Amino acid sequence: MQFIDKVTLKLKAGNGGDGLVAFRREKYVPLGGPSGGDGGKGGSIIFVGDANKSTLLDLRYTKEIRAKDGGAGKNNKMHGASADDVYVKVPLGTMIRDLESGDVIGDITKHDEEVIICKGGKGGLGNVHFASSINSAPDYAKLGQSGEAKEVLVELKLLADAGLIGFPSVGKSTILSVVSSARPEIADYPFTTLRPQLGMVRLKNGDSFVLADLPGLIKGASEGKGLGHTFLKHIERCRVLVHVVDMSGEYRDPVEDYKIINDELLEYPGHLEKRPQVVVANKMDIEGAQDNLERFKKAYPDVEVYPIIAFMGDLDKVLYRVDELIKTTPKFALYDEGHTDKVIYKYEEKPEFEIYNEGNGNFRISSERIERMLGHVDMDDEISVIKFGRALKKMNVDSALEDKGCKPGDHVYINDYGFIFKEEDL
Ligand SMILES: Nc1nc2c(ncn2[C@@H]2O[C@H](COP(=O)(O)OP(=O)(O)OP(=O)(O)O)[C@@H](O)[C@H]2O)c(=O)[nH]1
Ligand SMILES: [Mg+2]
Repeated sequence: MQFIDKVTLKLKAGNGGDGLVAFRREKYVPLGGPSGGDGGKGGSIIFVGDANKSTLLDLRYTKEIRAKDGGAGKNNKMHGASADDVYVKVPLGTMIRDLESGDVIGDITKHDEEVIICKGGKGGLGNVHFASSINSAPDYAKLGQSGEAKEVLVELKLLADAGLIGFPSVGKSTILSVVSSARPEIADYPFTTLRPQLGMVRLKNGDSFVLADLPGLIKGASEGKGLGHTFLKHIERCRVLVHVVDMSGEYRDPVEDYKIINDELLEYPGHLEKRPQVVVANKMDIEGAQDNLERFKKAYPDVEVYPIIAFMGDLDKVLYRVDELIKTTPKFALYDEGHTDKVIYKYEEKPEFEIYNEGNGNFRISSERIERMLGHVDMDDEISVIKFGRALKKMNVDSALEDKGCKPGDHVYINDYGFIFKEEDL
């Protein structure tokens, strides 16, 4: 099974239903009062935290998620049906980014936490709302608002309180296997651990915390070397780092190793070097380890070091220390400086239309709303076309066209339709 920690999805919330133009039919009354109801609301796409999920596997083959459109308004002032919202269940630690802007639009950390990622359009008002003393029979209603559409990057960041870091083969997985019931693969070749593993550490005093075993880091990890980089971001969630150093000196020099890993943390954005760190000096059973440890302590007199033999167990001392650090370290902000842990979802309306000057007196209007309005226009009916023109003017399309240099006689295109821009008032 491959570890899925990243997927991209296309999302489209439902459009609001259009308001209806209708008139009451009464016996002997040719045209009653307006009676067209409002359109129903389009379905939103809502991401929800689910503590029972641990991967994004369910979304692996999903390319697109759509919510249904709201129903059109009905006669007798009846509302169109509101479409159901679509809920997407994701594991805790899921972060959702807008692909276009890169902004984090959702960060789900709690069970049942809901974030509206794509908002459904509001229904349009039916003509019942537009009756007035000067117009008792309004023959217009509002179109439903378009549902939001966006492409998102969904990423899973593991939620671990503490993370085991270090070079490959230093014994990180061995440590996780003896302190928790997790069963990571252990082998004497580098990069045995290809994906992060989590284990629950239960202390004798009743405390517990989640410890992550992460793939080995190497020099250059922060620039993408080895596997570590992909998972360095998971470290961001860990409040405490347990830095495992192989004291045997069999393959490498522990004094140098320690420095290289810390330099990599420094290079990686997110200030991982600020996480409290304890050093576990592993493989103390091997000859020469004691000498290396002395050398290490001399080189880094201020560093907290816990000598262990991983597979002999007895890691209580360091585990209690980690637990204490977890409890006393505040949560770190998860991304770029200045961001807080909490992401407030903002629904910003997109500009209603965009105008492109295509040269030679040709202009193009691009707008989901206007394109939809166009779908309701009967091109063979002059009145219908004039109304459409009026609606555009109301939306300030005319003045925007002028701003872009559009002159009377120029051609304005919307989808496949061409119009001639006229100056006179409609
Ligand atoms: N002699 C000795 N060997 C150990 C000790 N701890 C782990 N090892 C051995 O070191 C090798 C690597 O251990 P792992 O736990 O797989 O190392 P890792 O840090 O998870 O390595 P990667 O997943 O590749 O990054 C294995 O052969 C372990 O049996 C120890 O305290 N003493
Ligand atoms: Mg491992």
